[in-house]
Amino acid sequence: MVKRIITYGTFDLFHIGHVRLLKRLRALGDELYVGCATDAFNKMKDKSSIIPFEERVEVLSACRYVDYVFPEENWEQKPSDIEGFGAHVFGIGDDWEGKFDYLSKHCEVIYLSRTDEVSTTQLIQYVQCIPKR
Ligand code: C2G
Repeated sequence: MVKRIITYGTFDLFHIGHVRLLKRLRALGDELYVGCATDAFNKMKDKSSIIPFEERVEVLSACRYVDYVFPEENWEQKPSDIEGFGAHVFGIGDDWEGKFDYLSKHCEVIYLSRTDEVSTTQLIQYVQCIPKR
């Protein structure tokens, strides 16, 4: 039986924190499916991304730990995604601890520790401080 893992995120300015999370999730099973937040959904999350959706999908698809990427368009789609894809485990960083426990009706729910000292916001702030040439 193929053990399928599922997760969701924006994955803007792809960085080591994203890689380490995807690597650990993939190690829990045989396949990792990733819901990538669309630009429209990010607006709903009050979270704009620098890199457009299509490019964030291309970057995720190039990651060795990712088997399939699909659009995350709203908060409500997770249960039908889990059923539709036949996912056995939903995993996400522990900055979401407890927020997705309701999915335990559909699959195992796990929260993995985030990678400290790195975030998209910090990367943006760092780049903004670099003096223009
Ligand atoms: N992450 C991490 N370490 C970091 C930064 C992010 O482990 N230093 C993890 C987050 O916990 C998340 C994933 O990487 O599991 C993607 O992070 P974001 O792109 O910030 O995703 P987010 O905005 O949290 O969207 O429906 C769920 C949402 O789409 C999650």
